[in-house]
This record gives sequence, C-alpha cells and structure tokens, in this order.
Amino acid sequence: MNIVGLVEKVQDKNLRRIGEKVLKGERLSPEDAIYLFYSSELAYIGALSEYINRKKNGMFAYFIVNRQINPTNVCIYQCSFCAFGVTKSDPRAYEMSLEDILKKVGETYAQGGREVHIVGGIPHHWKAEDYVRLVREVKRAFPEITVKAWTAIEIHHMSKISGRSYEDILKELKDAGVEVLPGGGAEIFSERVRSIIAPYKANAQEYLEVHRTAHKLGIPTNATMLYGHVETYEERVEHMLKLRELQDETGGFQVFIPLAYWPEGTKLGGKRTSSVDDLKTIAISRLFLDNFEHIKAYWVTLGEKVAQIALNFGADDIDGTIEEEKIVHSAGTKSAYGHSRERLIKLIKDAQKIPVERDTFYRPVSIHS
Ligand code: V47
Repeated sequence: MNIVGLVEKVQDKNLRRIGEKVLKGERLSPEDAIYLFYSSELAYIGALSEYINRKKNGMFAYFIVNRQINPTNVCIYQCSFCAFGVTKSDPRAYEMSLEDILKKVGETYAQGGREVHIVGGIPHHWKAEDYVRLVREVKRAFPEITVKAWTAIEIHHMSKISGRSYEDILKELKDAGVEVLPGGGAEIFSERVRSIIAPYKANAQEYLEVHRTAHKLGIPTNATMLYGHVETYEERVEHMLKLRELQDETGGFQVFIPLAYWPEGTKLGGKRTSSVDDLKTIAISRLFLDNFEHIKAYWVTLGEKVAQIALNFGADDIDGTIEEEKIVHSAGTKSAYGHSRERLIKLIKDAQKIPVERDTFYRPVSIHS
C-alpha cells in the first residue's frame, strides 16, 4: 500500500490527521509529536518518517571515515549518566600526550580518514589555551583533516575559566582549525532532568547560546539528545522544539543525533532502551525536525542491526568508522569499537540503501551503488 492509502486507512483519527499534515508538508506541533510517542503504531510512524527521509535524501545513506579521540577521561563534572568521566585519583584516569594524539590522527589520515572528532572529560587543570593548542597542533600536522572538536560544554567551561565570551573563544578555535562543533552535551534540556543527571555543567540556554554563536561565526554544528533515562516523552519533544526553533533562526545545524542511554557503570543506573523506543525516537525526530537535513542513527548506541532498521525509519546517516569509541563503551554498549569502511558499506547495502562516503559537511566523497 502506498503512503497515501496508508494514511487514508488508518483507524485512529489523530494519526490520520498527523499523516495528512506530513503528506501536505505541514509542520508537526509538539502535541502531534507527543501523540506519536504514546502511540503503538510503530510501522505507521516509520512509514511516514521514511516518506520524508526519501524526499530529502532519496535512497542515499551516509557514512564517514573518521576517528574519535578522547584526550582525557578526567572530568570535574561527574554527570550521573556518564561512566566515562572519572576523578583525577581514579585508577582508570588517563591523559594522552600530544604525541599519542598526533600518532592516532596520522593513522587515520593514512587510511584516507577525513575527520577527527575530539572531545573528552573536562579536567580541573586544563586552561582555555590547552584546548586551543591541541587543535592547532593537530591541524598543523594534518592540514587536510577536518577537526570536529569540543562540545558546547567545553566551550562554556573555557569561557567560564577564562572570563572570555563564547564569541571570543570560538573565533580563536576557528582560527586554530576547528571547522565544526560536535553535538555532545545536550542530553535533555529540561531543568528538572538536568538537575538529576547533569547539575553542574552548562545548562540548556548556555548550550544553545554556544551553538547560536558558532552558527553566527559560520561554524556549523551537530545536535544530540540523550534519551531513555529519567526524561518523559514531553521533555524529549520540548528538547527537539528548542533545537527546531534555533534552526529556524540560524540554519546552522547539520544533523540531529538521538543517543540511546546505556546504564552500565553509571551512578544513575536504570535500564537500556527498547528497540521500539529507539526506532520511534529516530522516526519522530525525522518528522518533527523538518528543518534538519539529516538524522543520524549512531551505530555505537543502537547496535548495527537497529541502526540498519533505523535507515528505513527516517535516518540517513550512521556516523563513521570511529576506530576507538570510549564514552558509550564505558557504559556497556556491546558494539564494536570501530568498523572498517567496507563493513559500513555492507551494513548500509544490507539495509537496502545506497552507501555514500561523505565528508564532515555531507558532501559526497564516493557513492557505492
Ligand atoms: O554528550 C554519555 C553521550 C555523548 C552515555 O556530533 C552517553 O557528530 C549513552 O555526542 N549512554 C558524546 N550515551 C557522543 C556524541 C556524539 C557521538 C557521535 C557523533 C556526534 C556528532 C556526537 O555521549 C555525550 C552524551 O550525551 N553519553 N554517556 C551513556 N551512558
């Protein structure tokens, strides 16, 4: 049955009304998105989201050859959902030397890698200059590699400890070689949730203001949402609404990345998300964030199989080869630490999509039809 037939035939009046809006290209309201979260019509929601995804991205699904580097796991913020950040005295604490970091970037570059994604803990002894210097050295050694570095949390922290504005810090980072900001640190914007899971770091307004400033300076950014812990569906939608509003204002977001919560080793504890919740969250984000071009099904948090289904539920990107993911592995994900280019191409082909190796800015590098 085609999508029009599906919408005409659905019994639930609200689902039909939402479906008609999607077919007409009308924007969904927060109430519509909340209704979809409470609905158990997963296949219907998936079909609507895939209709929109194919209008935006055709049969293409993107990946990148990249590497994540987490220079240190020492972190003053100790968020309760995070099993990666540790205190300075913890036996698991580490800090990489600049030589270690450059060696890792060199390996990625030698394999045709295009991006390094650098984020880490926030140690008490790092000054704003340390964050800038690291990027400058990486870019000096490997000018052709795109540096995606430091989340809004780190930028806010640099501003706090140096007394400098976000604009000042971001200009300096841009000059040093930062070309895009990763989306980490958004978690859930609700104050109620943040007071439980991340009471000390940048709040929602500060996260959004860093991204707004970056967009103003011509630095594109990504956006995330950590879901499946103590938040409600209403709070997920409020989170996405804030991102949609900022995107209307600046157009600077490249992609939205829903991150499924993993509880192992965290102070917060709790349970893993279900695959149904994962797919619904991806699909509803595709429907609600009509001004975002891309939705990422992050294979590290979803696992390969759910990520493949997500590519048929509104997502068009699976991130990259990564090489050594540490943050979600600390919290118990059973995914691989990294994947080869060939493995990602197969993963996408087996999801019946056309793999497109991309650069950081979603420009195609090669199409594997
Ligand atoms: O900010 C931390 C999340 C994020 C857990 O911008 C957890 O392209 C699940 O933001 N369970 C870091 N998630 C990863 C991230 C990211 C990843 C890939 C691509 C991009 C991009 C950004 O990981 C953190 C936090 O939200 N996280 N702990 C956990 N227990």
